[in-house]
Amino acid sequence: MNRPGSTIAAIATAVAADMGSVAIVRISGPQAQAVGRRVFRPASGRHHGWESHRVLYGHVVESASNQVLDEVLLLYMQAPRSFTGEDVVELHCHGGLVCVQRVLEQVLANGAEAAAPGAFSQRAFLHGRLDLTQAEAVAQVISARSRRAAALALAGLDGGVYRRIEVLRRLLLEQLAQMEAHLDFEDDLLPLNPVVVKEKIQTVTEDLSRLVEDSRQGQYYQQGLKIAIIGCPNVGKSSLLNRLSGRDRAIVTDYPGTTRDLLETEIVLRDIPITLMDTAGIRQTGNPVEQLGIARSRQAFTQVDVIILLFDVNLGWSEADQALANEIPEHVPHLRVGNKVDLLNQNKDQSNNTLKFPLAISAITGQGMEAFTNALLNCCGLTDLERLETSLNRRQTSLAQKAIQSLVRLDNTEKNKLPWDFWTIDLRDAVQYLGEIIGQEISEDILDEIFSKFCIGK
Ligand SMILES: Nc1nc2c(ncn2[C@@H]2O[C@H](COP(=O)(O)OP(=O)(O)OP(=O)(O)O)[C@@H](O)[C@H]2O)c(=O)[nH]1
Ligand SMILES: [Mg+2]
Repeated sequence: MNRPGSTIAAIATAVAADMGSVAIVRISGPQAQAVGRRVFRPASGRHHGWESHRVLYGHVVESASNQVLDEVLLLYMQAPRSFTGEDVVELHCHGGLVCVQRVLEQVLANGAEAAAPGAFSQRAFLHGRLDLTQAEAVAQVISARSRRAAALALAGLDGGVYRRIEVLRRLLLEQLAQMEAHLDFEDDLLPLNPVVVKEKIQTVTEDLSRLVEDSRQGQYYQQGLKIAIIGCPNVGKSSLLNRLSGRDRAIVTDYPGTTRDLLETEIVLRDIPITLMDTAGIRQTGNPVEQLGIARSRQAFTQVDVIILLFDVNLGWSEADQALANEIPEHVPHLRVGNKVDLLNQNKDQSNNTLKFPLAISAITGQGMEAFTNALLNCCGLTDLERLETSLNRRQTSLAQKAIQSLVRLDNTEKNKLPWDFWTIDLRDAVQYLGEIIGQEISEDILDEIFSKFCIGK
């Protein structure tokens, strides 16, 4: 991480060749304006008009050669009215790869140091512009892969996570304060009733548990799900992947053994980002290429959150299908789905056991896809999604879980009628964990660790 008080710079926008008409170099720190003045030559010829929140037009020029590196707009934001709470200068350059890189190099050669990942957000936090949950939400807003993920992250940015946690932390602090008062001045105060105290703490535990459960679902919006389509050859796995992705992504033929490799595609299903994998149909074969593909299909078993086990309803649930089902590790949920139901109507012979399988679809006509999607999300425990308002990220969830564990330990403390000193130990731990979520009781090392997971320029 950069030293506090240094002036830092980085490209704040995505960098890609041939993409984006504008790219932004952001400079933050006490020297931001000085650095800006060194690299920027205003079109008006004079360096007047450096007022806060005003846009200047001009060029970034290499001082030694006098060469123009880019035509830019410059935006100066004086502390504390900026994202970081420091003096900030933004240079709005042309997009793509080259100009913005050269502008950054020029800025770094003139008194700014390269910003470490997350450095801007960390400064925003340290200057009290954002609490920790809001700073983390910035990263989540940016990385959101669906509208719903963005909406949940924006709720966090708005302080939604902070407020939920802070209320609970305060409730616990009140109880803690009471206990400590009793430890110090027992004789002067009315006695505390452990049952009443326990009840108050219980409501906090329940609220936290709900939040953790919601977050488990919310994280699917953020991180997405990984799903593999597995099945015997020719049942329509590649066709299903093509239908779900809305493109002709995988090769489909009526030759069994068409797919030879794992093939991944990104889709969004009911606002949940999903990495969908097509796999080689699993069977006994002498073909060495197909064998390699099949080995990869089997590897997919353990890499995914859910497996769609596809079979052909016209052939019914065969022994081969059952053998495959037996291979799926127990902890990986799987959904059995019958495909090619459109052919079933034409086949007069329905003596097989297809009707036992309520989930029948057609990858070709799209029949049954709605029920299939519902079942798939149910299979991942994704229910009642509309209700979600707040979602903790992984770091926050694990701290909330630790707080719950501390509070649950108080059950024993109460049952065994232990004195108040014992209560305060676990209660203080719980308060500490909740404080860490919102960044109130957190060491510098942990902060560095959290922010270093951000990208450069955030
Ligand atoms: N009528 C009908 N045909 C289907 C359906 N799904 C797939 N097919 C056909 O079944 C054949 C095999 O489809 P694929 O998608 O290649 O099957 P696969 O499971 O990927 O096969 P492998 O890659 O060989 O394991 C193709 O001729 C598809 O057009 C369906 O729902 N209805
Ligand atoms: Mg295939």
